[in-house]
Amino acid sequence: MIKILKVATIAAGLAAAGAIHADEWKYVMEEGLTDPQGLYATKFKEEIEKNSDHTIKIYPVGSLGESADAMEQTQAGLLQFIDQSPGFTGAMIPEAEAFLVPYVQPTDPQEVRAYFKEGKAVNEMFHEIYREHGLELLAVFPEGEQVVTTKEPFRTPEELEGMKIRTMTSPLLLKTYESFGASPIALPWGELIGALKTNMVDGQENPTIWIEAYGLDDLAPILTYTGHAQYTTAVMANSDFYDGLSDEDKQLIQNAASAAQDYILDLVVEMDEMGLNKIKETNPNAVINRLTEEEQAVFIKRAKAVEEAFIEKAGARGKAIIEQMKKDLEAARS
Ligand code: 6CS
Repeated sequence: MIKILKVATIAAGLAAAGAIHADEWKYVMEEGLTDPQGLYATKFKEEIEKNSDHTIKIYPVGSLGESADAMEQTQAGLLQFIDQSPGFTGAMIPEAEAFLVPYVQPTDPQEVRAYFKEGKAVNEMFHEIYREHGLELLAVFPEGEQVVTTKEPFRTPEELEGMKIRTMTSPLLLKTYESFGASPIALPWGELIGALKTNMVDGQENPTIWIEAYGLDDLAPILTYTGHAQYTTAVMANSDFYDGLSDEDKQLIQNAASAAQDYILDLVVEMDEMGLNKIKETNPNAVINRLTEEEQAVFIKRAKAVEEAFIEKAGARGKAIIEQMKKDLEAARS
């Protein structure tokens, strides 16, 4: 009897200290540990583990299947956290495709920081929408300017004609490249390198840090800056898991997400430049083209149809988001 009481007293003591509630939370992402999503996840993990007894296990790209598989597992509650980009989430959440509408985001690094850190659209308009899909949205951050890499150069929609451009699987990306004059093909990440090697596709879009890390510039060495978008990604928790947490743990997660977002917003600006410099240094075949304002104007005109298609699908909420994004873009510029 005395022994049982002793065990109960120790257990109560541990519970009071919080040790007995130490959980391991699973976090899946679409990238490796040294890529932007990995750096964010590592900082998030450090913050959680520094400020609680909980631990985070990170599952990098490929370890739990493609992006769509990881999302299924998160929504089913098998995983607690996921980093998934709107380029994939948009296939499930039409409003998330707002991040893919061309020419509503800045390209200048300081403007990018302000747009993502202070912008009302990014920070206030998506929470409720993701909630409807069982996801607690924790952070949205950029990974650098989208750069189109192709095997042949282009500066006009006419020159893009016939080029098969791989996009992520959100349907609005297909609409974008159709409007730009190309022949888009949506593929998951795991199929892109093979598709470039076998000429199933002639090009793709991604930020320079990713292009360099995965050798995409070796397979399609003409890099064209069209100025149309940032690569954007989002970190979420399963909402049932989140709702079941104590207020203290919810605050712990929000604080960790916010600290990791500040950290990554500073880093990605440098990484975007670093990616480009590495490509210039290591790939003698790489050609870097930035469209002039005049050349961009042709693509901006064509992007109107993409914006209309987005609003048609995402409705009044989508329209409000795009209007706010344009205001945030103006504010970031000033
Ligand atoms: O193009 C893609 O599919 C990948 N691009 C980046 C920058 N991150 C992960 C994603 O799967």
